[in-house]
Amino acid sequence: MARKKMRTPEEASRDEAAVALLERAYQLAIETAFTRADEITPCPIGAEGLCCKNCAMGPCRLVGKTERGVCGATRDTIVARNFARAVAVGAAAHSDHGRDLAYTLLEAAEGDAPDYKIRDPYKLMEVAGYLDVETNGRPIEEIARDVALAALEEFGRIRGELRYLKRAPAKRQKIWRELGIAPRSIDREVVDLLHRTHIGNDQDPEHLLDQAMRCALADGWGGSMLATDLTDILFGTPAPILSEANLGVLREDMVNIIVHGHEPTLSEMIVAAAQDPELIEYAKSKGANGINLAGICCTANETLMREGIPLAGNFLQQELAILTGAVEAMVVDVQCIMEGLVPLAEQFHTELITTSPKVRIAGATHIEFDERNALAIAKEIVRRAIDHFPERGETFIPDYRSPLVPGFSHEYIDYALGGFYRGSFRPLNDAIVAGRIRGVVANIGCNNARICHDSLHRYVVEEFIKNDVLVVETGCGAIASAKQGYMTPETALELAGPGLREVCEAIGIPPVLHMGACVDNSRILTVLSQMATETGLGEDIADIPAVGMAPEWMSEKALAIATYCVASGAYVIMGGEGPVRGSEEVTRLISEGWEKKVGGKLEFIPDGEEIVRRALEHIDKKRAALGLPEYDPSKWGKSGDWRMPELLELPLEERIEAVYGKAVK
Ligand code: SF4
Ligand code: MSK
Repeated sequence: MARKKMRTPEEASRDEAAVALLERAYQLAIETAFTRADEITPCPIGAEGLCCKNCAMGPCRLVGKTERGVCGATRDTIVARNFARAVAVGAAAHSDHGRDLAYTLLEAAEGDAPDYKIRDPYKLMEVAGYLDVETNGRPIEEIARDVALAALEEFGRIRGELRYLKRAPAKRQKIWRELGIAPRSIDREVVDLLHRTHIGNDQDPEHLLDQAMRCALADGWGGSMLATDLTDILFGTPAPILSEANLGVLREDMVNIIVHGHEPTLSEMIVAAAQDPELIEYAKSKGANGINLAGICCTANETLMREGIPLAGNFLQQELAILTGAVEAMVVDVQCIMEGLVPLAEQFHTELITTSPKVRIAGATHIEFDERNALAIAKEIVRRAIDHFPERGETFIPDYRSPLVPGFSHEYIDYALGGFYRGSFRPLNDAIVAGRIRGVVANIGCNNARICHDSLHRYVVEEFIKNDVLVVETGCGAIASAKQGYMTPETALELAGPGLREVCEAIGIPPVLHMGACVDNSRILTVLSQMATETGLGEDIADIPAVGMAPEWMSEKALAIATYCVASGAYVIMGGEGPVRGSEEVTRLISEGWEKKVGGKLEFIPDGEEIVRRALEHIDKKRAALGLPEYDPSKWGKSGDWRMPELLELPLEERIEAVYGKAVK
């Protein structure tokens, strides 16, 4: 059989560190997700959403002249059901993460998890307000306990709807209620959606997709938003901090520990353990100069945003980190952890350690995490990592790393724009209204081994900032920009369009803002809601000149995020051909159909240039609908710092006229 065509490292990744390590992998004849993607041809039937295996009469593959499954299910139903199932799984994953944080807060409040503290009491008070918890004159632990219990109630509330829905603009809430898609409780919407996809249940694609929106909303405005808030309460609300990104953050002379996954509960303890003088001494006794922590995926984003722990890389770099030969331990929690790490780690001295009661991987060491004994477990893990340092063989750490300033929580953006007493999104709205900022793009989501690693993230971000579009990012998309240097004002502003540059210089922010992990897309919902409730940009998220996208997505969570953003009123573009292309009707329902219902639409577009073109077209269409001036970059770049040298050349009178116009003369 002819061997499949394998991509060269340069064809497989746009990241220099990744390319260098892929070359090493080829030299050592070690397989990675990149080579496995080349070897495995994706099933074309499944890729189109046309394979149903929901009962033992199947799997039914609806190809060629086959129009119905054994039970009579149509292509449209099967495609919609498959999509809905993916949304349910994605929503379950994010939301269950939120539930675990609520239990950690409960244990901390009741004194059962002594290593955790309330690091942000202000946020606790704010969240107490949303969850109708009484705060007046009560001790903080009591409030925290009631907040945790109220958060847990949201998962299984018996009547009514999620309390957090009131955080959305009033017009949006009305749309949800009128359509009957306001989520009732988080678990209920996930279970309801899964129930409907069982054989012999909901067989109306539009009806199924409505419940997919309701379920996704329970994630976005429920599980994910709670996860973000409770994490901020326990570990602090992020604010700008300086750090570095890419595999070059690994240290030749230190014990390197990578934290990977999504939950910050253990990784925050590992951060503390790695600073323990006794353990640092122990590392020195083994010949290392200290202990170096770095992160992969969204655990990385969590510890980066709050502690400044450097990013080793995004999803497709998890195996490459081990390939450096310099990682003593990779400590994983939940989600996005490749099983391929086990055979890879076996070829090096790296110990792969699973820690979540929900995640075991055959061949990995399991040290179960328990919040009640958190720091002691973290210390045990760090000690094991140190023990591996003398076993290191040859190492290869590519010397690539970029500085970045992450930490743009919506609270910090509010503060940066208006100050402590007058925090407000008004200046951002004004900049959009004037046309200095053309619009906003949220670039989020994963890497996908079938797409050249980071290529689309890099392309779209660069194009948007050139076009005066402010970019906010989370997840692995944010890590791609961080590695590229787009997240420091110094490097990125060189690329930015004149209006965006003026605004960023005035506020002192980069044009690409790191807002956290993939669960923190809820922060983006909050930003959009605040923009919609400030004056100038309509009265709903659907009115704002904004687009969401995940050009290299791969996870079911990404589909849940996309769906809740659409149901909240946003236009969302996902990369690739999409999992619903087997049904024209479903493709129409989630785009035009959803646009009519909720104002947002979901499209799958594989080509980067087309993604940018459609996003800008949408932004300009929304600007026009709001009656805002047409985007014109030639109006900007003539004020502020840029203008000083030119102005100083002019005689005083002309200088005054140039700055204030003729009227003041
Ligand atoms: Fe086939 Fe229907 Fe069973 Fe799906 S539910 S596998 S379409 S018989
Ligand atoms: S880790 S879900 S690959 S963003 Fe959040 Fe990255 Fe996507 Fe996992």
